[in-house]
Amino acid sequence: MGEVELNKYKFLQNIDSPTDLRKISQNELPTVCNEVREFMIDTITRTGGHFGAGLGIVELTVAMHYVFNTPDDKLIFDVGHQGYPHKIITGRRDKLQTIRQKDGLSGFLKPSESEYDAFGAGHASTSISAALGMATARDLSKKDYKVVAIIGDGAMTGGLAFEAMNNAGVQKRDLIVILNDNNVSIDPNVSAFSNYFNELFASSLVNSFRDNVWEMTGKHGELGDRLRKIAAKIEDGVKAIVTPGVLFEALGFKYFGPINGNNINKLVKMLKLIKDIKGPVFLHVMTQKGKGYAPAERDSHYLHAIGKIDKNTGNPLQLLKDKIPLYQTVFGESMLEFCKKDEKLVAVTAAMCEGTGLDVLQKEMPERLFDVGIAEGHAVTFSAGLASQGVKPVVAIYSTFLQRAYDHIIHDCALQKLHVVFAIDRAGVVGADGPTHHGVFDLVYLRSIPNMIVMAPKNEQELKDMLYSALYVYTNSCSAIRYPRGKGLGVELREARPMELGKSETISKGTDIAVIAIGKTVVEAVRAKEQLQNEGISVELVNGRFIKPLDSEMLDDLASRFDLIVTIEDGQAMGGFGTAVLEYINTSEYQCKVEILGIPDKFVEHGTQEELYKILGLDTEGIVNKIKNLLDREPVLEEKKLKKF
Ligand SMILES: Cc1ncc(C[n+]2csc(CCOP(=O)(O)OP(=O)(O)O)c2C)c(N)n1
Repeated sequence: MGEVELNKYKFLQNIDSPTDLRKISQNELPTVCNEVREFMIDTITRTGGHFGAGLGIVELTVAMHYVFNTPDDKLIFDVGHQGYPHKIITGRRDKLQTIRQKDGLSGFLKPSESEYDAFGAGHASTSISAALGMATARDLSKKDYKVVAIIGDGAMTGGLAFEAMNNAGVQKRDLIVILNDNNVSIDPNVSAFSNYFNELFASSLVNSFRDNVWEMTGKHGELGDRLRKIAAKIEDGVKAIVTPGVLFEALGFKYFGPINGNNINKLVKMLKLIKDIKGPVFLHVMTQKGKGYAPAERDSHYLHAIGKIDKNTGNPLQLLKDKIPLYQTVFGESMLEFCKKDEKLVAVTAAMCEGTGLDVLQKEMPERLFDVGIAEGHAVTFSAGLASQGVKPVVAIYSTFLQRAYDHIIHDCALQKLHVVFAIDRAGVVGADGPTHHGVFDLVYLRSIPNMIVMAPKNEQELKDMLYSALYVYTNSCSAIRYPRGKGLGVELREARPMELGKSETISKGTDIAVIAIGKTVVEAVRAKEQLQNEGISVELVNGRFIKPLDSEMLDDLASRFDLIVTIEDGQAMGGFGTAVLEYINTSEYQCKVEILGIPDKFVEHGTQEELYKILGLDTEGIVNKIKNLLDREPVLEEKKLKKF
């Protein structure tokens, strides 16, 4: 991409850290904000990345770094997708164009990237807990710095945020929570709290009265303190009726706002006012997602995260050339098709209606779709409740976010043998979102749960068949279907057919080596097999399909005919599909060795999916090389066997 011209930004070109920002006079801050916003638009329209949330929070970010003494004072951003303006003014301006690319800046906050990133994030609703932990550590070590959590109204729907608020209210430590309320999650925010916030906004007049009282009385020393106490008493008397924020006050916070979070002067004034207040403080700011960029203001949903777009129109630069559907689209359309024939079938999403492909169901049969907010644990237990009463829930959650709901899967679904189907999207390496978002742990965490079937489709037709089978054939247990981010293989879709439980598919017979691949890796294994065949190596290739139950008949057959079985999975190698195969083979007297290809015991960084699979050796070339190496080692294996038996 072309360079962003820096010298057109009068102030920003000289802001290499918040210290530089703090030297600028306050009346220049509106210009600074305009520059940060323009720079972000200039850069991200060319590179792609999270967009709307960052644009909405420019003023708040500038105001916080202006008023607080970062990095000594800690700013903890929830999720971190709104952290681009923060990156711009904390020394990463010139690297912004590398964001989400391999070896470039992370798309989220990462302490290893900058001392200004007080806490790592990517998943929602963690900021208040982390901030309270930091405030507690500060007090234990008798240090003196401010701790501020910045959380969106979407992230605020997560239970963890309320657990933290509840605890902060009793700990009474100095802690500031700023609610960045734009009334939007990725999809429109759906929660009782968002309705509540809307009502709060309506009563902002009462708030401005309160702010004025604080400000005026603050100027009068001791007398001011007394006036504040009197004002507080008057306020207590009437707040149950008129004061907004009564919920947060009940939780032990002093509530301020709502104020216009896109007005830099108001923000600076307010932050200065609340900065030194003792105990937990809750500041409610209203912002506009996508602020300052017309297409994003019009459609904050579409421009939540973008690829490269035309800066003038907001339209994508790379149009989809082919019509191969995304896995999520096939899932959503299959759900719609099945729902039309089955009045007991429903879908549940945790704030990812479009991301999971369920928007088609929402449009046509809204009564069958439950969006519960960013609340994965609740989504799962809610589904368990539905299933306990004979409704058939399919709970669709990205692999990485389902980690949140582990106990709910075990305790509320599997233990009670409830018929809950888990549609687990974005499994495997997801690409630019990086380590917080890779869906690489699911096979490991799911296969150890009793009463749980675990499947991975090799293509979009298998996804449909597995969904159908989970709903109508394997009705006495939970089922999990995990499928990757991105496009299917473009196979022609037909009616769903039942799939025999625990039955793999042999793709090709061979004599030199056996390979069992699952899910997305099957297509790479097919290519590798063809390449190896051209080099005279004969591979028996199996599409494993089931991680649990395993196809024991197939394994018995392979183990008795081959010295070596190679398993391939797009998940952590430790404890996943290959381990399951190894455990099985180990139970008998087979002389066969199992070689597991998967993700090693480390976190995978960000990059494109292709780059990452290549690095991990899970692309065609990596598989070919590995198999060739293994076959070269055969004599060693023979020697070992001779010694052993
Ligand atoms: C646990 C978890 N579930 C889902 C997501 C996906 N996600 C990323 S941002 C987002 C919306 C956040 O909304 P909000 O907090 O209001 O921030 P905004 O983008 O509106 O500023 C969601 C659902 C996530 N990051 N973490």
